[in-house]
Amino acid sequence: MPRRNDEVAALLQEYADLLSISGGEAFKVRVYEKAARAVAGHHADVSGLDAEELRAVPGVGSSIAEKVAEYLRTGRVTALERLRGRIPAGVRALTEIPTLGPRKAMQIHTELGVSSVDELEQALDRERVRELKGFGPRTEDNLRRGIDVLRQSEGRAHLDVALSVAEEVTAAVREATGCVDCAYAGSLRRMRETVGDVDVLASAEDSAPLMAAFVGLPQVSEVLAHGTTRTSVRTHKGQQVDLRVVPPRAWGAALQYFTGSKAHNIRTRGIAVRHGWKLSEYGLFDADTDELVVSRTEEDVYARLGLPWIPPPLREDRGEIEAAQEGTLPELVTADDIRGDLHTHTDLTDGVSPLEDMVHAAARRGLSYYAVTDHAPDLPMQRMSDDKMLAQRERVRALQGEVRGMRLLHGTELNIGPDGGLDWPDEFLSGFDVCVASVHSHFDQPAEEMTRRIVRACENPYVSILGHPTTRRIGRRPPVDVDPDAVFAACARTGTALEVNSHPDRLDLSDAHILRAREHGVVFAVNTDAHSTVDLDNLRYGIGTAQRGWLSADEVINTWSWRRLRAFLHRSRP
Ligand code: DGT
Ligand code: CA
Ligand code: CA
Ligand code: ZN
Repeated sequence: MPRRNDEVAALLQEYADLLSISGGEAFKVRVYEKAARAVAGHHADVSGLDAEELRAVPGVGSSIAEKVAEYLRTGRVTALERLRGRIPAGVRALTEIPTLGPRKAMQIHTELGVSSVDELEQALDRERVRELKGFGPRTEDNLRRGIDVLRQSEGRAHLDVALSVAEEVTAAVREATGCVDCAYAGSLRRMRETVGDVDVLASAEDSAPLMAAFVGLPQVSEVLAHGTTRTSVRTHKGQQVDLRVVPPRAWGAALQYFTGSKAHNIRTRGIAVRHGWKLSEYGLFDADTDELVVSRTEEDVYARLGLPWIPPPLREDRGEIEAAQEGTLPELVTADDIRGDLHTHTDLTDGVSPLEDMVHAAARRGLSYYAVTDHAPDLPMQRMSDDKMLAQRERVRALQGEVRGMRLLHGTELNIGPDGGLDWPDEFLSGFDVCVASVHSHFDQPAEEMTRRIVRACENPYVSILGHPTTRRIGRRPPVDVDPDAVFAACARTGTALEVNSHPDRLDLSDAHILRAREHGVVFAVNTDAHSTVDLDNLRYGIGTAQRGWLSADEVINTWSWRRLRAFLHRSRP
């Protein structure tokens, strides 16, 4: 069974959101938010714990522990149901918009009678929103941007959620009688940042046992279609999953077809047609005689088309067909190439795991270097101070003796101020082994100001990495308005690596931005930004995104040897 921590965390987060909408005290909201993060990052599965054991999870107090225990026991939380009942559904619908806070949502609902995102769009078109007290044309722009972000991710799951469903389904189908091959395909295999439906493919002579295993899964809430070649279900969490079963000899052609993308397949089909063939999910056939040419493996299919096998993250018709024909496909970076993590947190700031746990978890992963980069003081909520930072440095240096194979770096994640200034003067910064700099406030600056601000931070000689460069949160916060080429050029000029943040809610830079940044000759850092030991597993999403951006290991600084990385980190220091 999968961990239920994320499910419980989502429940606590909803409680925090509803509390905040209903005007609950800010500190109480934060307590629930913190507990949500603590449960998500807790190393053990919470589902077996009782109220007393739950209370032992740092960040979980007794009243929260009881709510979680009630949920695990009965499937519901009375206090949450009560809160849900008190808030009009219309207001809850509006707060789905990432740029609309609870207070303003309530105001729009009560003063304009708006109860849905569609109604809000109409009100915006009629310029009715700007009439409200505290609103203006700028708020309207923000609301429109927020609605765009929401619409783009509507009905699409984040990569981690889709992957965990896919892994459960493939594991179950593989166990069914007669299953020869089973894998997930579609946008998930291509590691797109969000996934519509999950496409699972299997091969067998007789599909019936596979389909039966699939619909019998405990995660299934509804069977949408049940056939011999295709069955579709919806899970309790609302995820649609398709299972297709093909004969074993058609496996390769089917996997190629259902991996997509559609645009890529149009190109491969076009090549087939020029050879006098047809390409379908059943194989490559002679167009005149219908005789099978090949179908057993994906490699066979691509080889007959005169192409090397193309890694799924590249299959978007973004030049991969041409590169394959010319023999210039990139050798993509893989998780095995990663030698270290350069952006991680501990419970000294907003992480949930203590320093020692993070370091030992990283060492168990076989990393050769690992940077601890807790937040700097200009983010007041984190309550950082010079003394706390220096004391942490002592602990890091002391821990080095316990993890001999892994070099520990003491760093920080700086806050790029509204004018591009940083938390500490250069003299203090020079004491860190590595500095990441990120935007954490003033997200709404106009493009010119935002660009100048970020460029200035990159120019600081101690800043080596620009953290989550656009600050977007998928489905929650739009990217900042910035001139990307100016930022990428500044990174290239100043020797600042662009982060590919691996958190599945961020994936920042995105694949499209990576492709654009590459043209400026910049380097990248694929980091986890881990806030718990569990988060260290997020690396694979960052790697998937890096692969979609065509990155090779040489372009990623945390695949480099420590000697080479150290030279890079010291490049611009006086
Ligand atoms: P999604 O589900 O929106 O995240 O994106 P995909 O790429 O998984 O798309 P989906 O589920 O509609 O179809 C899975 C794959 O099947 C798709 O990537 C390519 C293939 N496919 C589906 N429909 C067509 C089609 O009409 N023509 C071609 N050539 N391929 C198709
Ligand atoms: Ca799909
Ligand atoms: Ca599909
Ligand atoms: Zn950050």
